[in-house]
Amino acid sequence: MRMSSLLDILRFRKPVLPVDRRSAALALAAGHGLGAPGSQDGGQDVDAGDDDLCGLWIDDPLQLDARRAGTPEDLVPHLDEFVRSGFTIFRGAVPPALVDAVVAHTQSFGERPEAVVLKCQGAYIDPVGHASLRKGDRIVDLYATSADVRTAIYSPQIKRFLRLVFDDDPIAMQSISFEFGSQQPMHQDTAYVVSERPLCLAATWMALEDIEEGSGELMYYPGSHRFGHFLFSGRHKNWKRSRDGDSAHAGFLGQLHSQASERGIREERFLARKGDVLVWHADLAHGGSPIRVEGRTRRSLVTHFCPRSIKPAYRRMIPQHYLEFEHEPHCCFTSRHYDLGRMVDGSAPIIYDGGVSKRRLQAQQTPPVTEP
Ligand SMILES: O=C(O)CCC(=O)C(=O)O
Repeated sequence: MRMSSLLDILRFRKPVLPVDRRSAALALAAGHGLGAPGSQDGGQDVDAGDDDLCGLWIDDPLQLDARRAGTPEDLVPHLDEFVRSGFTIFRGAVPPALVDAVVAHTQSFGERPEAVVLKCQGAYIDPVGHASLRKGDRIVDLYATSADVRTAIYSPQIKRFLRLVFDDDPIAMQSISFEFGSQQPMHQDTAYVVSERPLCLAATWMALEDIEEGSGELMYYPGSHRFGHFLFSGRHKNWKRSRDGDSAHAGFLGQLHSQASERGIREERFLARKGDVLVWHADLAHGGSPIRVEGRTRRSLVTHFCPRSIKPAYRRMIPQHYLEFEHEPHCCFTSRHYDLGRMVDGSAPIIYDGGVSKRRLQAQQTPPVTEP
């Protein structure tokens, strides 16, 4: 792609902000906070600096030209696609044997369910007694429980690309793995996955099997990472139910479709082959398409990353436990769910699962009520 066309793409976003983006930046400069993901996790507000909507260098037309010129040749098409469309695809990024090891680890969750953090429709649920993963289930932060998973999420091309766009080492800050399609509505991650600078974020979507039509394929609006900002309560990139309410959330989801239709953008789907990885920009609108073939699996692993010099917002909620663990040089991970300071055999104990394991233990310790 010609450099001038790439710059044209960037120009309508920053630094020439559409009205809502400009007022957002001014609101932030005036010292308003950005919230942490409290909707389901009881988060707290996070103070923002005045440049929180500035994002990565790839979003800055003033830097793009010079930086692109120094990009390794094999990564240039990926960089261009990422800047233009808000995502890029690395075919066969993870070797089949490693994907198999990740799947085997996921499937073995029934053997040690108490070691797993499981969510379904935004709520933590008890994995004990759960024979297998159902539709809507997602295992959280699988990388804290397996070295194979860590190696897979940091496969060489992905690691290089993340280091390029972050201009920094990445930290894996959260992951979710699926047996079935998520059917999650079209959304932008900045509403839910909060780094200290909301736009300093990227995610990878790894196919753990060949993905078939009708299985609830990943869907997205190409170019939606340049949509005007939707700001919750007029100033926050992230949604917090107690602060912003459900109708603001519905409004957020709805305006993604109207912005797409105003720009003539049509939804696309990722019919991935096993081992393919799609990397998306913090603000790419994406979700899980409806499952049309009942029972068809759609095994996948999503990992969210932020640059190492920018931290996940949840760090402030777990100051005594927060740890960045180096899997291999330049490949870190952290978690709000696992105590990484107590890793044994490559796996860490759970520190936060929404109170699920505590309630289970209490129930086990409560003596049975005996009849008089
Ligand atoms: O894999 C999917 O269906 C969507 C996942 C997703 O939207 C996310 O992790 O943010």
